[in-house]
Amino acid sequence: MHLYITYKRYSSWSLRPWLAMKVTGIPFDETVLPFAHDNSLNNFARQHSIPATVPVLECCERIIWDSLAILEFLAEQHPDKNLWPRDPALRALARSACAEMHSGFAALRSEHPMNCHRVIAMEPSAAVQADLKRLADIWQLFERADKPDGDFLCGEFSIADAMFAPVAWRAIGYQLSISPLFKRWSDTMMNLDAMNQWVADGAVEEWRVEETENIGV
Ligand SMILES: N[C@@H](CCC(=O)N[C@@H](CS)C(=O)NCC(=O)O)C(=O)O
Repeated sequence: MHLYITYKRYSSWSLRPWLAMKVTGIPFDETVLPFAHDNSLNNFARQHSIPATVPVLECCERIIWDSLAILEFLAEQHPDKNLWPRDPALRALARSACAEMHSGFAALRSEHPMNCHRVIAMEPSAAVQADLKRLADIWQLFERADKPDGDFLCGEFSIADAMFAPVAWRAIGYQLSISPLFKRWSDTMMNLDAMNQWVADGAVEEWRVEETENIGV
């Protein structure tokens, strides 16, 4: 199994499947394609007739592109890892929240791109405040759900935590305040060895994307 990703400093979509595989102990090799600095991603995409975006998973002579498709594939391939909660009602909630994350939160994503190595205070725009309010509402939905013990969104670690992991970095990096429930979850996420490994790996990357580094300056 081989996961193609991009900059660990900035790539929120790459973090999602990478984190799910690390936390649940699914072995894989990885390659970073620094698309803003060379043609490696374009060449890779042309070779496989897929969009020039990562993450992409190569497994069993198959190419799976798009973060959510990869996470679904992993859940199917590794049913023992419980990447989705076993309870159907909790699984439906988790799937809905992940789909909303995948297609929504445009203001939060564009105005506060992930940068795991920079902290800067920024006043959220009205559109971002609406996204933050929506996150707080989602956290309330998970809090009220019937679920196993544990501080992850579904009690135990699941794809929902992987999908929202970059939001934890955004809240920290831009000092955005969300809700006590979100803070408790974010602290849990930051304690994961895999999150620490992601940051440490990003720290030794030499590439910089100036546009992202200069946000808020
Ligand atoms: N919806 C896609 C989004 C993937 C995406 O936009 N990835 C970014 C990196 S975080 C990318 O590959 N960008 C390449 C580019 O903009 O040229 C997914 O879920 O995988």
